[in-house]
Amino acid sequence: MPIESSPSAPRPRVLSGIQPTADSFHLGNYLGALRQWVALQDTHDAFYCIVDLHAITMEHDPQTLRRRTRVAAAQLFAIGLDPERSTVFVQSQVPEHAELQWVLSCLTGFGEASRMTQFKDKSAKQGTSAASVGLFTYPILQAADILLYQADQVPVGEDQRQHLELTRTLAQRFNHRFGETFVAPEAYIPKATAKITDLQEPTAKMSKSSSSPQGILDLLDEPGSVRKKIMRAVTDTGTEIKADEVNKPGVTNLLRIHSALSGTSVEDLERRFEGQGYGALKKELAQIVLDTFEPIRERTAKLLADEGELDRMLMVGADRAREVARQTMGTVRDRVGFLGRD
Ligand code: ATP
Ligand code: LTN
Repeated sequence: MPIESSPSAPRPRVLSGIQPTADSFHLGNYLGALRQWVALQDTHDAFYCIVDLHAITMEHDPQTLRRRTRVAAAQLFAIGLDPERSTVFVQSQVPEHAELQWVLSCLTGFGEASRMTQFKDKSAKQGTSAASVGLFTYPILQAADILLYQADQVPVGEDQRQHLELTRTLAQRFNHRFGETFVAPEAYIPKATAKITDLQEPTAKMSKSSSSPQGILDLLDEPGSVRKKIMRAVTDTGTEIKADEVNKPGVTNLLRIHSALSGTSVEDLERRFEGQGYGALKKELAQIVLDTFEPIRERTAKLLADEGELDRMLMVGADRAREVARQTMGTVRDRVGFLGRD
């Protein structure tokens, strides 16, 4: 009997999260993480979380956050997450995340947290003394998200590797001090698309918070804008279409995106475009990107047209998530020495 259909072998569990910090997800989010989320729902017990608690670690506007949380949810369903097969929910609707975060923060060294590079980068931008304590403890909340669900694997992009290491360390530390409680999760990082770079600054990661509008391809961008951004992407000196991360980061990024979406290997693309200019590659790439984005954009708009139904789908996810979270938190409370509670 295949393993998947054996009732005695439960599926491994995945959990991942994404912040509702922009009006659209971008191509880096899609290729680095979200596409794997969709694929994993066939083989794993999948939990996917819109992390609104993380989104308030930087200054925010309440109305914008509420809108972006719904836009995020609509996009997740639009890319193919199926509420029957995946538990899709909003972090703040499951209060156990904040509760476990407190316990884990008491197991985290101040020096250990200070070494997190994402905090250093983000706080440097606003001046370290202006950064909130929430931004500092952000990775501990992320660890709580993952450990609450006893996730075996966490599909993310390369930039999250250090946070995953901290999560493993905290799981092991808790288990060592209080008895076996948590699964130590593995990062699941697809090599070819782990870091999609900015179209205008091809050595930097494409990012919601730091890319310029011209450098970022949003899933919900108008087709004309997608075409323009790709045609104007910074390429490199020379004319050859060849992947070379050091000397040709711009062309390499375009080749990687093409390959990830078309399924053609980078080597085959190099061969096929031999003797042609950058324009030919860009033109073809723009069409491939649009073929992926357009159906997502249409489905997102349809889902957003019925907010009541969208909110209801999220509540179903939150109820399911909460059952698991409550159970883990019950064990944690007991292990740590808190009194029982109904
Ligand atoms: P910010 O720049 O504000 O931190 P972001 O654009 O990195 O935002 P996140 O919500 O932090 O987006 O990331 C969501 C997921 O997308 C994470 O798993 C992250 O690793 C992945 N990801 C983000 N940017 C890229 C990228 N350029 N290439 C590959 N994966 C990415
Ligand atoms: N920090 C992550 C978002 C995130 C996350 C998680 C990812 C919050 N909680 C749990 C995986 C698992 C980011 O992508 N910037």
